Amino acid sequence: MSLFRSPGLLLGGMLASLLSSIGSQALALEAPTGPVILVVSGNITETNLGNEAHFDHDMLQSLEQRETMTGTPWHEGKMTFKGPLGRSLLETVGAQGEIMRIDALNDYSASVPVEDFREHDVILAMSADNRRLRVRDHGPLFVIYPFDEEPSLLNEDVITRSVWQVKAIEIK
Ligand SMILES: Nc1nc2c(c(=O)[nH]1)N[C@H]1C(S)=C(S)[C@@H](COP(=O)(O)O)O[C@H]1N2
Ligand SMILES: [Mo]
Repeated sequence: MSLFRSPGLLLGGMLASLLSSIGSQALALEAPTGPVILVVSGNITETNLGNEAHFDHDMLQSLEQRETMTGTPWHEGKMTFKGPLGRSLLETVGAQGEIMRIDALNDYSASVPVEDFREHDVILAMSADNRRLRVRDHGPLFVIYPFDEEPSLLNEDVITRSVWQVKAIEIK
């Protein structure tokens, strides 16, 4: 007997796909409860306010975290930076595009290939040496590439992508 002719299996399959679509609805991005630190917009599938994904501190902390101990052009000696992986953020919002524009509080913005976050453990650092980054020390979010693990990243292009005081990311 062909499997495709079994009405029981067909119904089972439909039920399974219905349940999984309800399941993914339930996993849609929660709403922020604290001050919004980061707004992600553009070519994304997961949103929580209009077409945008708004993140507060706790939501960012609940993404997959990474630490890297590295020197940077902005810090004396090595520091341990910690925060969500850029890759985890992209997955959470369902980013579809190839390029993102990362905007800072000081109106600086940089164009960054989405690939960078997929290929390297780029961190949206929220702390350095366990201290929360304040706006005055380049916070609340600082795009940190793992320069010490991958010294070839220390080049002019990547340095211009190392946006500090990040407030928004638009996926293009
Ligand atoms: N928020 C923010 N990030 C930024 C910049 C900026 O002006 N604002 N300049 C970028 C560029 S073009 C470079 S070369 C370096 C400059 O760092 P510096 O100003 O500390 O030398 O930071 C990058 N990240
Ligand atoms: Mo620059």
